[in-house]
Amino acid sequence: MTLPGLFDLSFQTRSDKPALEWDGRTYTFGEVDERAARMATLLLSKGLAKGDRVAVFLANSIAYIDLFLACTRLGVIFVPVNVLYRDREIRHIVSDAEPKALITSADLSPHAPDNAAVWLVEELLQKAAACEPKPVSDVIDGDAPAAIVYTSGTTGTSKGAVLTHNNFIANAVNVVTCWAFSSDDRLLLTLPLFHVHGLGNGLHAWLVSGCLMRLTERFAHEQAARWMEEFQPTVFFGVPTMYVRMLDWPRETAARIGARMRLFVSGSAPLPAQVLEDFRVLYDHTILERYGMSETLMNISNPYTGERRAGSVGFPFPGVSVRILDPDGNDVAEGDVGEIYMKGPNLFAGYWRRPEATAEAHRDGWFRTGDIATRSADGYYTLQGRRSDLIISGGFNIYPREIEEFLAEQPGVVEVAVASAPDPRRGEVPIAFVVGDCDTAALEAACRAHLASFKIPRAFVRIDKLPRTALGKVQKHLLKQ
Ligand code: MLC
Repeated sequence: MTLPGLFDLSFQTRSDKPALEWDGRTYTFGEVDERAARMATLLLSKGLAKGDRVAVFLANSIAYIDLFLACTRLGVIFVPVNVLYRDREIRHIVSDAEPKALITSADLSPHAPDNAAVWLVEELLQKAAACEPKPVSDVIDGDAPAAIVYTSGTTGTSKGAVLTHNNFIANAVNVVTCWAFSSDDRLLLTLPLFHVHGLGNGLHAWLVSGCLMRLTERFAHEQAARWMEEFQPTVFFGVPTMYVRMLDWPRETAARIGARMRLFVSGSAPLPAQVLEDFRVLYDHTILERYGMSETLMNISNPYTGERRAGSVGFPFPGVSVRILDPDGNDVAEGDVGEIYMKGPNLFAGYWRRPEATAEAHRDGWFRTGDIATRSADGYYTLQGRRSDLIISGGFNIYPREIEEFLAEQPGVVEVAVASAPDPRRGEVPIAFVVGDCDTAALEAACRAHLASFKIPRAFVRIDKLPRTALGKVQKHLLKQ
């Protein structure tokens, strides 16, 4: 089966049921289906075929859904691009994935790099409305790639994780089953669709369960309380930053929202135990924390029924095998720390055109997550840290190396190291330590012009030299102090 076949559960059997609230309008599953079918006709007429890539640099909207569904129906590989990315970040994705087009909107198009063939979404929407709907034809196999999702690699340049239809199907079926979704649910989706959290959990759980979804362009914390009061969701997916924001909402608002909610899920960054506790007091709900990555989709989750343990991510999802290994590849004893390795139907097909990187990320067929964890006697997994110096800010991943390489190219910079600093809202933020005769305001301006906003260091600290080990490795823990 492929994704279109799975989504037909809703398109064929619930075509008259309200499916989507977007921008003040409600669309039935039949209408969503028809829009996708028209878009598929248009993309086909523009020469897109099975195996071609299309990069999509757009904020959340109904057009995003049209495009994603149309691509899955044609076997076209969808390449989502973070809407906060700028020229150099997008240029890399375009040169690596070689998409036939970069689809973007008029307001975002100034950020499109000149190596991309730009198609404006506004024009596509207009033309698609005049196209005949294309019937779904099963032209592809479940092992065919559905998407290439770029993850910020430890090497500084990001790699494309190839996710197949089967990967997303395994994920969606697990999310819907394990978190007890039904067609009566009401999902408020404020997460960006360009990441697997919003796409694989949000969008796919909606289409498989046949529930009603309200989509917003983003999580605007000033408006989100009003959306929750109006829409009365039963399910909400968030990153910890959103739950931290929700702690500021009035007590009565929180109680009303909590009373109507069935499930709050958190992922993409560690949820501090104190936030879980404070949230429970205000909303009378224990947030369900789970673990996932672009390469594995959802992999370990606290249980829907049973204890949702603070600080832990719970048990492996159905079909997912997990091992904790020491550096020599031996299973560690219960309670001991080691690196998490995984196997399962959720595991990606490898990095796009990078066999060496794919091989490096595996050991005897097990995917190496880079995360350090323990398993308790009763089977709960708890993440303890990371092998690499990845920074997670507001649920967005930042690899310091990428910022360091960019800053090292700037005038006057001799040496630079980027480390994380704790932040009460975003979890972590990047800080740059710079050696050299340089203007920190100019460095910040350069970052603002060329990097996604969440990667811009919150402070630029000039120092005489970087602390290094005898072997020359920068001691970031000393910088953090
Ligand atoms: C943030 N900004 C966005 C944005 N999110 N702009 C457009 N679209 C979005 N989705 C920008 C804002 O414009 C602003 O820019 C800055 O980020 C901070 O905004 P804020 O309003 O102060 O937001 P804040 O309260 O800090 O919350 C940020 C956030 C955002 C939580 C809404 O970080 C977010 O959407 N995070 C989700 C990340 C995510 O989905 N990760 C999943 C990865 S997949 P400026 O220029 O004014 O600073 C994965 C696998 C897995 O990890 O298991 O889940």
